[in-house]
Amino acid sequence: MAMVNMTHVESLQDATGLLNQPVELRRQATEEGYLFFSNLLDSAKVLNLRQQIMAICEKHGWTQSGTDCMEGLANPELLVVEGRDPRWQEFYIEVQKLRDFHQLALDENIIRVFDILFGETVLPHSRNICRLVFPNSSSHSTPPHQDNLYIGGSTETWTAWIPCGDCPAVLGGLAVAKGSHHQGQLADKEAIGPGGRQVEVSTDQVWVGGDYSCGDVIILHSLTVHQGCDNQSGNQLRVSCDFRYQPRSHPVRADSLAPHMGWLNWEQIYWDWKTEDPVKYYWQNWDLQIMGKN
Ligand SMILES: O=C(O)CCC(=O)C(=O)O
Repeated sequence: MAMVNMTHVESLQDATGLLNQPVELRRQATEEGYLFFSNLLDSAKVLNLRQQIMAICEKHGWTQSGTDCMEGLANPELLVVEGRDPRWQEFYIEVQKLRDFHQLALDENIIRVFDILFGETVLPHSRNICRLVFPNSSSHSTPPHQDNLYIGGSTETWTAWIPCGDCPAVLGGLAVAKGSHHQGQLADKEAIGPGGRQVEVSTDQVWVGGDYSCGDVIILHSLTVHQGCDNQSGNQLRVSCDFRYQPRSHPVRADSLAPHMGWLNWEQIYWDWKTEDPVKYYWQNWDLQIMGKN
């Protein structure tokens, strides 16, 4: 669905200064349901991943011919949306095989944020997600939703949303409904767009969003309502990652540790990685409370 209208939008406030004030960081996270960190990641590392994802787009003819794929200019004759479209499936299978995509989820700067937030060891989920949004695809923007619906397990699971490159507001970054996690689990209904479900949002809800730069990260509680803004650039692809984290002592649902979409298994994803690569199966020797899907 196209994004819901946002009457009140506040700009992103950088929480980097709270990283050495754990009590205040936790207080703000508990109160607002999100934290934004400007320039948390090495932008060269994020751009390296962008290069690999855009090269896949170029190979599939999704970028404008004759342009540098890093610019992310979309093929004006094409519009592919996330879902069961075989063109999407082929693209996504290649993204899921990228070692640097899965490695970014384990970046030490992200893990440090969650170590501080949780005050205990972190379990990064391995079901890593990439979103690629074509321009002029507003009817398929990610509808307002709570991640807990899809993750289950511990409500103390948080998502890190990371733009793969600069993401000015016109490109349609993530908008977060400030403090919305305090409402608890909301009723949802069918909707068009990634996830396929949406929740209602009051018109006086205060949202947070705007321009993101390469290296920025926004984290949000699993009950915090958020939506993907429409890509109104007219000609550019928007690429981003969603990675999830929870305290390691909390229960985790088995599918949070399985490849996103289930089109591949880990053996297929890891097929050409080095035998001893620490990114492979990193969670398998940990003492976890793994639960089934209800
Ligand atoms: O990037 C987007 O459009 C939204 C991503 C998101 O909300 C999610 O994966 O939960």
